[in-house]
Amino acid sequence: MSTPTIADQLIDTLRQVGVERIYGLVGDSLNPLVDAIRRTEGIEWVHVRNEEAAAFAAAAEAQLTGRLAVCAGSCGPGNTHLLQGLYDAQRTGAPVLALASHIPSEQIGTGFFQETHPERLFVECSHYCELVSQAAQMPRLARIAIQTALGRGGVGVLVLPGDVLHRPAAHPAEPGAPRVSRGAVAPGDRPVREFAERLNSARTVTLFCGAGVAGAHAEVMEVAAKLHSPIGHSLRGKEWIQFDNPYDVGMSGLLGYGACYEASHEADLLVLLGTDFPYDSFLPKARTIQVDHDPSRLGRRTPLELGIHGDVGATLRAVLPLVEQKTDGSFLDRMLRRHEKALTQVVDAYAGDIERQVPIHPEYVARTLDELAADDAVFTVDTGMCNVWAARYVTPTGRRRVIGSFLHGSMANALPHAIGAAYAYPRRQIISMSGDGGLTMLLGELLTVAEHQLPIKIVAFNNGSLGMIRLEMMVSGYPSFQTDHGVSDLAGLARAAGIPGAAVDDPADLAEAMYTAVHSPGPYLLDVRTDPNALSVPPHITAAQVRGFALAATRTVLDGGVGKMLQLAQANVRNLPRPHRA
Ligand SMILES: Cc1ncc(C[n+]2csc(CCOP(=O)(O)OP(=O)(O)O)c2C)c(N)n1
Repeated sequence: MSTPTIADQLIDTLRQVGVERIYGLVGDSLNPLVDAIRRTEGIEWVHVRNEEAAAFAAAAEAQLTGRLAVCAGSCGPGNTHLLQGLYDAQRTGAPVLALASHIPSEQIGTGFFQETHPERLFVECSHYCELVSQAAQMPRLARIAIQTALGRGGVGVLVLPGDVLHRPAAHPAEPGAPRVSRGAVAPGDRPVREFAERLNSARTVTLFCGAGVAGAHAEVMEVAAKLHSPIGHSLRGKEWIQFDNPYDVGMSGLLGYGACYEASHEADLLVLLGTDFPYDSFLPKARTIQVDHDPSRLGRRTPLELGIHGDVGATLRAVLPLVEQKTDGSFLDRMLRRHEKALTQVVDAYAGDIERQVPIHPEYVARTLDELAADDAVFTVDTGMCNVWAARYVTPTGRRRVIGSFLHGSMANALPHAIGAAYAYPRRQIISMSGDGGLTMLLGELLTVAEHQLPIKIVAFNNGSLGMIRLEMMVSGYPSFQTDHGVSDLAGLARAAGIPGAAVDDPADLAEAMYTAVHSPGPYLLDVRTDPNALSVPPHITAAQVRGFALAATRTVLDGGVGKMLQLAQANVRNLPRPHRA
């Protein structure tokens, strides 16, 4: 057999880690790599229309499965297109390897055609980014990039000049997969004791949960039961903690709702569990304890009286035996009542005849989708108002997943995220909640969905505007300008791309159309013509609130409906007074 090339060796290394596909778009300098894939069993090339989508798809696959996902872009512009999705992956801690091919090595530094400097370009959106300039560096650098992406959680980049990819391997392939099985971070004994003392001496404690509570639902509930603690969450924490939760007081942040804000501010002690919640203006800056598996996050949003380096599950398991049962549950009861009241008020004020409203109310669309979607559906959510609809209407079940560009906040993420999700979970229902701005920003990916026949259900909230920005302008006191691009025929565009689709503008037709969409065997696009004025500034808003992106104004403006959360809140209040645990 002829000597394998560096490209062959790289693909072989990826196979050893279990990589089954590379998302990308072929191009000159990538050719040796693409050819190696063509000749290798068990790994496929997933052709997308824009490298940005390749990076988003890999980010979604990695984020959902926790396994390494790979994307690739050719030199220069193929690389720069990757950036957006790589920022998303890096911020989310999704283990992604980017194969950034490069101009011929002898031309580097000459201002050659398509020349960029990828090692500089990707610095900020990766943990590791190295140029492979000679064959003898491989397969070692490939292993380090993979190990870093998996071990640190985020992006590794290999910069690969086409000529180097084509060279014969200098070292034999290394047997045995590079592997990281991440251990749990156990907290130290002393911080655990101090944590217990503070929990025991505080009169009232609120728990605020982020994505770091994944896998620790039972432990959080046990602590809440002992302390009679309200439990609030961030947007990323919602899917892991809001289900089966008799202590739920809703969400904090710009899209927040319910009594989370009050519970955080009125408690004696706030405990941040696995959250790097960025909006420090929503935190009380009072007595706060934070638990996180990444010590660099401790105290970076708010001063702490105790920071604990540890996984949430491991830390709570360690502290639980030392936590005394509190007897006074009045703070929790008050917060649960406040939560229920807050939700009831907004629903009463808002959702009156939502089922008959024309243009269709986006909240009605989200509610209908929530009712008809599978219990284990994966929702990908566009940046923009879809974030609000998903936060309020997609009911977590413990098995559903909801991902978006929640940390990087890039538009156009939902469809390419859905592509990665469809590969990660071919048997689950994948739903892309897309804004019309977001969808059309990477419109070519409809062709990717059609080409690979990915059974993604795209629900387009087609309000003919950049709704979130329209709202921002309104809240800031600017007249809306350049936000309304008009309603396009998204269903027609989908059909032209080879995806069945239908448009709905009568609310009476919505439920049936949604049923058809979510139950269709293949890809489908439901183009719902929604109301761009769905949210309006209430009349009592003050000038001070309107100035800037004021907290109170935003909260009031965003106080729309809240879907099934009201039922949950009502059920929790019905159970009051709760029996105190012995
Ligand atoms: C790439 C990128 N460009 C611009 C923005 C700023 N931005 C955030 S949301 C938004 C509007 C999104 O519009 P659309 O997808 O139609 O959703 P809607 O808010 O109308 O539901 C814009 C322009 C961004 N976050 N990302």
